Amino acid sequence: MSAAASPAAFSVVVDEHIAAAAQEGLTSQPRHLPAWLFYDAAGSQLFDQITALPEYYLTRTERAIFTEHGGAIVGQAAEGARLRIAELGAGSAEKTRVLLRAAVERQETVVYEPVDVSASALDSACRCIEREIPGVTVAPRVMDYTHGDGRRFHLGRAGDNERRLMLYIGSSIGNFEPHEALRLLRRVRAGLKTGDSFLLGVDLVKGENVLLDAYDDAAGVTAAFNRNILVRLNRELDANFNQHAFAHCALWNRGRSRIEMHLVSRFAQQVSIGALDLTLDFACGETIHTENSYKYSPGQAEALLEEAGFKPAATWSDEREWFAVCLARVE
Ligand code: AVJ
Repeated sequence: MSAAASPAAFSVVVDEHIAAAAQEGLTSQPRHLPAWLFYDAAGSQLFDQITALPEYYLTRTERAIFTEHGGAIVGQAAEGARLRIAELGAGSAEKTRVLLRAAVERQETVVYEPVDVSASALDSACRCIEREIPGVTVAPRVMDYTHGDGRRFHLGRAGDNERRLMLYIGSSIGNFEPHEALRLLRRVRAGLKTGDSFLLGVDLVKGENVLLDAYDDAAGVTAAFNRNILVRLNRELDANFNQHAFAHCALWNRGRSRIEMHLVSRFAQQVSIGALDLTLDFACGETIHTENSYKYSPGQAEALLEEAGFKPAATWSDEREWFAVCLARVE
């Protein structure tokens, strides 16, 4: 069949962003796919399940830090002024609630500005917050903060007597290479003004087995999350991956201080991607690298924040020092 004939049998309009990422990543050696591809509706649901797994300590550890220190975090950010709270990514709204409650306790009302590329994610994550926490007004902002083209965030003017606290929590920064993380933080810095502050949540280096279990849970939810990327390519790019022909693999790359997730071809196989008019030959054991999750050493996040032009102000952690939340100020 010719390439021109296949779109007729293919009902969905191809997303060029996804097509380009799959084309580039799957024809490279080693093969790779970007981690943002995980988050279609099914993937977002699987990720929510991950955050409740006994092995996945990140979410509950960060939430416990917020529960214990929310008042101090909000207080230090405000320094006597009124705060509005912005957040990069709308997915972590559950933990954000803890900070919003602390802000409402302090100043009775607060404006919450979640920033996300997806309007629907913003809608579903944020609409009920206004009902759940009286005093909160949600002002969603649809913006792409991950793609560097030099544009600034346009969050709109805060009131004269107001300061902004920007949140980037949940170890989301962990998906970025160190140089990309720095670029992202610089872009965030450029969108804030003197007196504003930034709260960064990072996962810390710890025992290898704890890390591996968090990314390869007994119930297999993370494996399903990893394989869902193939299911998505089947649907969106008319591919014919057999998701069960790929094994989930999580490994600790000590030298680069990151957990890596891969999909490993269980045997030699051929996969076609209709929308790309592409046939791929996988050798037995050949991998697709789907995610990096960087783990920080104590002090490393503060150093990165400083390099990005912030002034680190305070860091909160849990007893085991498994997770850290760093507050930095714009001077
Ligand atoms: C959403 C990037 C913080 O790296 O821990 C969870 C994604 N991947 N399990 C992480 C993820 C596998 C998660 N982040």
